[in-house]
Amino acid sequence: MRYLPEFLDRSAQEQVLRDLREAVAQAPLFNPVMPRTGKPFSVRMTNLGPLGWFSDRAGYRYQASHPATGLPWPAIPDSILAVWNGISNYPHPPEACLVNFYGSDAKMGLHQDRDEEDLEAPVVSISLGDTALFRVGGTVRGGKTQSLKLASGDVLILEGPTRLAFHGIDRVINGTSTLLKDGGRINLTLRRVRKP
Ligand code: MD3
Ligand code: FE
Repeated sequence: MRYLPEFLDRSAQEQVLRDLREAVAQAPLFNPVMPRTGKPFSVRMTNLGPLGWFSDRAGYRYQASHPATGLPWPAIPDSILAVWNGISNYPHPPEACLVNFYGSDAKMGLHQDRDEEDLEAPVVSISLGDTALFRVGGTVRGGKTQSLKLASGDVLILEGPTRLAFHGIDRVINGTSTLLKDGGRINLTLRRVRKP
């Protein structure tokens, strides 16, 4: 795992936020639910790019359109593509940019990202807004884990063996950033889904 603290400076973060506001006007945040149980996630989501990650009672999957509007996901803006191009060492563009919004009580349990066909490509994560307590372990559930604080502008690159590491967000620490007027945290996760 590569950790690039403050990879985006404040003005780059503000540019990404302006682009996200435009995209979210077209593809509103929605509340996914867990497969089978229908229990809602505490994180709200939307997507940018040709494919978007989505969960409902039928399961987890990638699809080309927004579940509520039926419209294609908005394009990934250049301000976000620039991060992938700048650090990924991967010769193809990302297909999915998952936008996770965390209010003050949101969290994400430990999980692996394995819904993608292309597990060779890296995953790039960009944090904006309030700092989160991130936890990462090994590739088997129940192993030892390490914690890391992810602050606004920080970027993580998951590649090689860490691509399948268990990870999650234990909590968001309120009042740690002034980027979002009403607080909270946004995480952008850039992924390749299909093999090139
Ligand atoms: C480590 N999101 O959407 S991003 C997810 O902050 C997700 O919203 C978290 O996990 C968030 O799936 C964590 C950092 C991250 C993303 C992908 C990873 C860490 C990862 C894939 C493998 C290992
Ligand atoms: Fe994940």
